[in-house]
Amino acid sequence: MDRKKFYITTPIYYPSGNWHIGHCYTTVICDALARFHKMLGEDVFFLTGTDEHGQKIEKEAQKRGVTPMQFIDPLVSELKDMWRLLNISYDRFIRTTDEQHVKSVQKIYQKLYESGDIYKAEYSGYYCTPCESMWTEAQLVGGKCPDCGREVTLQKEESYFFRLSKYAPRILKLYEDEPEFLQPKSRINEMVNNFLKPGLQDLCVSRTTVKWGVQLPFDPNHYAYVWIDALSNYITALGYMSGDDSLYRKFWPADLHMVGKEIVRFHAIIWPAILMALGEPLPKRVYGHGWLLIGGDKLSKSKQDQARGQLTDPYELVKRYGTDAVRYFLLREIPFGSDGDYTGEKLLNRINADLANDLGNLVSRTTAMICQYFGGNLPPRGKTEGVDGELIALAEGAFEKVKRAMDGLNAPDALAEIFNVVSRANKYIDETTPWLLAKDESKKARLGAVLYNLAETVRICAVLLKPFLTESPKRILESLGCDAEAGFDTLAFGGLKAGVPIEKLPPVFPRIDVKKELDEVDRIVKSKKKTIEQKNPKAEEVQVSEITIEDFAKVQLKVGEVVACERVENSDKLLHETVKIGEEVRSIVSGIAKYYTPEEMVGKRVVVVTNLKPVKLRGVLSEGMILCAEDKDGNLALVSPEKEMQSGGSVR
Ligand code: ME8
Repeated sequence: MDRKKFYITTPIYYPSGNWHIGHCYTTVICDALARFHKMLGEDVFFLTGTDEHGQKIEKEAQKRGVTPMQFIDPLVSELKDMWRLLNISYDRFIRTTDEQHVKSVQKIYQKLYESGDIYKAEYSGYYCTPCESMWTEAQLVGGKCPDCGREVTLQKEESYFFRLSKYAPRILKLYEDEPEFLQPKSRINEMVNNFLKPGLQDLCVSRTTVKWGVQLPFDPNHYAYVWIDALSNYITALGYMSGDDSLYRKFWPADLHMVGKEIVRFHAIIWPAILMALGEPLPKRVYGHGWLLIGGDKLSKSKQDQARGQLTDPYELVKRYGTDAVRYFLLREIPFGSDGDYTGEKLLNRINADLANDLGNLVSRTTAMICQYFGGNLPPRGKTEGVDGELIALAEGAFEKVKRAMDGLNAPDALAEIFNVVSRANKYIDETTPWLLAKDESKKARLGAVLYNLAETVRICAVLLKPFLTESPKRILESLGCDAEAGFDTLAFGGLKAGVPIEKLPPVFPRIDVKKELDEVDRIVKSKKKTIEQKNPKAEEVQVSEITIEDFAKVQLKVGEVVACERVENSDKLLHETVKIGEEVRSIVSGIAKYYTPEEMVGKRVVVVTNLKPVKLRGVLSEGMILCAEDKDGNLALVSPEKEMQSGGSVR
């Protein structure tokens, strides 16, 4: 018989770098779901990847004087490293720059063009570059992007349109007929009230100004709108419209598109409409999850630097607390479907309360007692009596409850069920007092039965935890002499064989001193900020010592010309300049926004320290330093060659 299939997708990520713990949320949830379904014996396909086209990338690459691919490649590697660190078990990582994806997107456009669902007309609208979204004037909030509140630009051009309006009635009907399609329920109301009821307009799906994208096969001056390109990944990754579409035939329709709530609109309106137009089946479920907030705001790339003393860097968090602790926090802390606050304190409290205290103690007490009282060999199961029945029933019944929660995609509830068993087992230790039983030789059999029940409960919890935590359950299972790969088919109570050697496990999750750790984190965050802002010490504080001519020669100074300049987002001090130095173009960030406007900077000849180690300031790459003079009040003035001087000339 064919195995049940489960096709699950994350959104494909913008290769923006500067990843934060909020980015990990969608993918960690999907990973737990994918692992859970794999353990159910289903044929799982778990897709993730990167969304690499569009104006944003084109501009960023231009600013740095590199090609879009040169800009993107290292960021994609970084993202893959992050997923490796978090043990994300994806089956395919698609990049929208993959040749096969590009070809399939072209075929999708061609098909929609031929069927009349794509047509040519003049487009005029407001474009938000960071969101890659188009808005009508009526949709703007205070003249700004309604999603992110940033500036939008009026764009007019001849474009191709997709007949989105035509599909509005079918989408409304879809929500009515298949209430499971979009979850949680509140998102249906948002879509209906904010988009469908006011009336859907046809969607502009091509650009001539942005060249970093998929070229339209029927009009090479036009490039695909990034959201159509991006959404198509869910089918192109399976080989849709390629030479080999066997995966598509096997796995489509998707069982679940898990997405953040801000992109539900694209997945629950535009995507089904495209699929309807292509005559393909619709995904079974789209889930719009909530956000990790910091100080009440969505944790985002721009908010991250001002994250009020919080560590948000996933690499640093995993380094300090381990993969399982970070995964556990993400999966447990945020009520599913809602937003949840992220603070370092919450993370540490979760680790201490659930992982170190509840789970860690249960495991170390159980294995230590088996080692102490039975020489490290598991005693036989013995008779069930007294409180045993309650513990055994809870352990045996846990799988069904966890499954029910996971059917509702609710990892926090599933984990709560498992930790309910863990707590009950800790209580069982207090009730049965094995250390008192151990004092009375006539109670040895009872002591054995108690420890067997505990070991068995620990084993069952470890197996149930495997989709969520990827390292500690395996260690726990191995300490009980079990196969670390044990699946849900081993969940019946009584699976452990008497006599198996049990290893005393050191604390799986060491307790963290919250106050000390928060102080340490505070220190790290502050020192990171300091490096980032590169605060210049006041002139009188600088210790000046003599240097030799050789020392001075180590500093490479060159004449550059500022060819573009803009403010750095969320900073009143920093300007981001694009500086041409001879043939080379560099991205440089300088703390001079109080003294020069971006417009004043463009065209200026400046002196640049060119062999300074590159750093990122507020997430923007700075590959050098523009020299300024500073007076005693801290006023700055650019240092420029006194006569006209070609850029690239050296300064000695
Ligand atoms: O939206 N809390 O990519 P992306 C929870 N390329 N989730 C968060 C979050 C936070 N603070 N910040 C980000 C895109 N995310 C498009 C998708 S799909 C065809 C194209 C989540 O890199 C966000 O909600 O901006 C989304 O699910 C994921 O990170 C990737 O976001």
